[in-house]
Amino acid sequence: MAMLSFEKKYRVRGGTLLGGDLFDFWVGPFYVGFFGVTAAFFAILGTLLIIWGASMGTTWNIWQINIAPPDLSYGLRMAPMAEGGLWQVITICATGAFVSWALREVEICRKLGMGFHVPIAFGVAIFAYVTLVIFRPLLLGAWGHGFPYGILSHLDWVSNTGYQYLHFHYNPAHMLAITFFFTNALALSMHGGLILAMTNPQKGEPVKTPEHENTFFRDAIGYSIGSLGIHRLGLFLALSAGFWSAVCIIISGPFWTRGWPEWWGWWLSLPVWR
Ligand code: UQ2
Repeated sequence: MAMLSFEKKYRVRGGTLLGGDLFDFWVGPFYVGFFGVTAAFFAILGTLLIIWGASMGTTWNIWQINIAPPDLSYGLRMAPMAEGGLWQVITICATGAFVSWALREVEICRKLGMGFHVPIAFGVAIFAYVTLVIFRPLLLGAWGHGFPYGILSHLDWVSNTGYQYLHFHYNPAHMLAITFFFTNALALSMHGGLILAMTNPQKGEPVKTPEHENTFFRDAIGYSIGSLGIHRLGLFLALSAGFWSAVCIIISGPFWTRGWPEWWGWWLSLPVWR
């Protein structure tokens, strides 16, 4: 793999969290590190276990392959491999691979003297996953509350879990999460559109700068958040979407067991109506 002329100067020693110099090297373009080794280990083992699980199932149809968590009767114990134990080990592998990847990102940030925004952002995505398959099952007392690993089966799980609370759109944290997802789409479409507009000027015009970006939005809506600000806003909106998604599911069951429409009873019983 050819190295770009500037790459060598960034291949600096150090910044590792674990392993010292032992794994401080590259394979082709990829930094390895201790967590590169653990990420590869968990990812390969987890993938093989998924293939093994599929081979014990009833179909090789990619949409229908399903690896289910244990029956609720197993509670928080380990289950036999063919009865959900595989799901449990795959969950350990997935979490191990995700956390390893995040820590590998941290080591790269330290090497380059950068901020830790990327691994922190990835950490919120990991948090959302771990909430579904570890935190919520722990709070509910059974691994069987985790979602099954399968393309259609996990969609069924989401649908069934939603209907268990009658109407998930009445979940206030779900409302917040959706609002952040939509606002995130709005902000990214504005930002993507603006950047491409500046770099694709009309015929004969030079490529535009942030002065034009600011001026466009001041002309249009009387306000520009700025070329650094839009990225702060984008990160905030994206992380908030992931965070409130985790909150909306962790409160469903452990902290509210009835239908979500009923939760709004507090509004109807405000003393101002009397
Ligand atoms: C902006 C700016 C950018 C941008 C965008 C805006 C020069 C390149 C998209 C406009 C964004 C605003 C006004 C905030 C909108 C608020 C929400 C909650 C969607 O001003 O600075 O930099 O890309």
